[in-house]
Order: sequence, then structure tokens, then C-alpha cells
Amino acid sequence: MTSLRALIFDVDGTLAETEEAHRQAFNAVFAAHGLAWNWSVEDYTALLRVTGGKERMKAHRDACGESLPDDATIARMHAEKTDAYVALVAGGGLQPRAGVASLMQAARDAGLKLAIATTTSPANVDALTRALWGRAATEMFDVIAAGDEVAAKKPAPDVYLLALQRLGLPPEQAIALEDSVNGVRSARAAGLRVVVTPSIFTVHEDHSAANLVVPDLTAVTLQGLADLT
Ligand code: XBP
Ligand code: MG
Repeated sequence: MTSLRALIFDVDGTLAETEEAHRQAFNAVFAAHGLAWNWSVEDYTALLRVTGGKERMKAHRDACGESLPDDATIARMHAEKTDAYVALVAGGGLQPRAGVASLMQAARDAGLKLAIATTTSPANVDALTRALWGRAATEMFDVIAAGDEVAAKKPAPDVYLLALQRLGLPPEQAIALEDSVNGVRSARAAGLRVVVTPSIFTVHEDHSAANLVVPDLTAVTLQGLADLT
């Protein structure tokens, strides 16, 4: 096999269909603050163009032509949103997307490293791995690059470059697994090949910049990934 040494997974929409839990967590915090914001599935699908929860709330405020909540309040609300999301995920109901667990196991068995490159926070990644597999994120992944560790979120390449730096690998020796166009842009800008499994919230997007688009990871093999051009 090839020089494939690592798989770098996105989290939201790729490991599991988490965006509905994010949406509900945002709305719970808006209600708790007496804010007349309530993001429908349709609203949220459009708002996902902006990556990062704080950035998404600020973009929504600005699009509404409002000055409040101010940035400091948004930061506090986002911390509450993380707590709400962690509680929702811990409540159960999420499964890994099809093929994720078996591809991770195959990679482990072949001696590859597993990494995360996500816009969401380390706390949310940990909540998810505990819910999906009963294990801490640091037990499941060798490298985690997450959230505010980088200045520029996806579609900027920073979070993938950070994951590669921590892996100690050049982009040619890894593959990114993504669900969104912002994620594809980020990974491609970092020099990575990318496989996309579109998720409920990203199925309408144009994923033509990816190296491979498949409905899920069930038919994806390590050899197939290694051979991707
Ligand atoms: C997912 C996101 C995240 C979540 C919310 O992008 O954009 O912002 O929706 O997470 P990706 P936070 O899957 O490309 O990483 O509220 O914790 O920011
Ligand atoms: Mg995603």
C-alpha cells in the first residue's frame, strides 16, 4: 500500500449527523436569552455557509441589520450553546454514519494515524466520541485540531494544516473525509485529497472539487483511498 499514513476526519456531518443537535442547541440558547431568533431547518441550512457557531450568530445578527447581541454576549451565548449541545449529544440518539467505524478500524489495523480537523470545539468532539463509542476523543484520535485553535476557520486551510503539522506528515500522505463544500475547500487548499459523504444539511451543495463523492463510507477501502487522484 502506498504512502497513505493518515485519515483526517471532519466531525459535524461526517462522523455523524450532528447539525440538527447544533440547531436545537442554538435555538434553546436564543430562547433562554429572550431573543426572537429561531432557526428553522431551512434557515440553518443556509446559515451553515458560515462556519463556526460564534461566526454564524454574528453573521445572522449582521444580516438582520441589528447591533445586538454584541460580540461579547455572543461569545457567552456560544459557551452556553456548547453546554446545551453536549447535553443533547449525551442524551443519546446519534450513531456514527455508515462505514465510519469500519474505515477507522481498518485504518488502525493498517497502522495509519487517525486525526480530526473540525470547526467545532474540542468539548463537542469529546461529547460526540463518548456518545458514539463510549470513549474520549483523545483515545479515538491521535491528533485533534479543533475550533478556535486556528485564526481562520474552514474554508481556510488552517485547521487541516494544523492537523498535518501535528501528524508530522505532508498532505500527500493523508486523506480528508468531509461532508461540506467549506470543508472540501479547506482540505484542498491544504493540499489534501478529499472524499465527500454529503450529509443531510449539505446534500444540495456542489462537491465537484472533491476527489471522490460517495453517499457514505461503506464501499470505501484504504486501497481505494490510497489510489485516489
Ligand atoms: C461545522 C460547523 C460548526 C457547527 C457548530 O463545520 O460549522 O460550526 O455547526 O459548531 P465542519 P460550534 O463540519 O466543517 O467543521 O458552534 O461549536 O462552532
Ligand atoms: Mg462537516
